Amino acid sequence: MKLRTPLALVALFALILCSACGPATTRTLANKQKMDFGVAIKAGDIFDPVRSKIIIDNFNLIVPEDSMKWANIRPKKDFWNWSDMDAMVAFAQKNKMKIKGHTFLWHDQNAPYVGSLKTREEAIALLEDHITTIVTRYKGRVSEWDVANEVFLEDGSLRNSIWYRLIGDDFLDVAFHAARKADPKAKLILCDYNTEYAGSAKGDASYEMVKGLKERGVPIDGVAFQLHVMAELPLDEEAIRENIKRFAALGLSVSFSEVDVRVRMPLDESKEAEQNAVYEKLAKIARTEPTAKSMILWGFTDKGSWIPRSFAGFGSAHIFDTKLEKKTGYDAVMKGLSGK
Ligand code: 9MR
Repeated sequence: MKLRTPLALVALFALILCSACGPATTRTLANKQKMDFGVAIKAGDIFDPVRSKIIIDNFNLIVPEDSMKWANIRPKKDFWNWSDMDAMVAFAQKNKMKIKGHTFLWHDQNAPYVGSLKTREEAIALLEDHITTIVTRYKGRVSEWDVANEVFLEDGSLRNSIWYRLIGDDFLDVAFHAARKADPKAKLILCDYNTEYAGSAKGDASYEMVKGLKERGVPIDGVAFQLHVMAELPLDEEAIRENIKRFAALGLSVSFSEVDVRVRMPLDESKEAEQNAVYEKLAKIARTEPTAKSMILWGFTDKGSWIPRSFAGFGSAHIFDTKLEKKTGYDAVMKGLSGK
């Protein structure tokens, strides 16, 4: 009798603990590793019970895939469409997730009146107003912002966007200073694709730009490598790590911010294995580089994915299939996040 009581107590205790823990997911693994594991979502996802459960169970950060883009959040100069972003911020808070804002200074998805700007003064005034209004509204609730997005061309030169064309060389300074002023605690990020490798024209241009920004006291905290990649191109892990380290030496963190791994269709077992290797490696690098610790997927499901629309002949890029079921890529990410 004496022995049975403590055993029963242990069993009861285990039962209580287990009801709280449940099976491991990408979210629980990321929490354990103290890293951000996020996903870009559409506003509608949070109102869909199946999709929202997947998001809550598996991610600890969300990014609005499109809702915060200029044309969507401010289609007219004096008309703000806050409803989607407000709903997403509330969803993130309710479910104890971080939320990242995306994006202010961009060449794409701008409202028509942005294209009609004529002078440097007008452009600075509108950009500052835009950033200040949004960052102030979500101060303390949105933890990080892609302040500027895709400012480079592949040859490393600056893209001739309306912002660069009108404002000139200090266009990023203007944007980052405005964001810092509106929320001194939020993390401010410069985001781009094909910048993950040192030695590429675009990768080096991004590094030199950030170095210059730091030298002149512009408040930038991190860079984001988007990493929309192809399964058939193996990743050069060492080169990515080296690039992360050179940004770390400038005092900046790196996030893998728009990860998807597209496959040349039709899918077969060996292509799936290639894809899984890429997912696992990215999660492993993000976990093990102390200044990375952040991986965000650009969507979680093949259903409605942007990939087939933008890359003819490619698909199956995400870790849940068109039926919203986990694919083997999910397990690959789990391996990368846990090291097991
Ligand atoms: O996935 C996004 C897609 O739904 C939009 O139609 C498109 C244009 O706004 O933008 C896509 O997201 C892009 C992101 O904002 C910036 N990096 C590239 C992404 C894929 O095009």
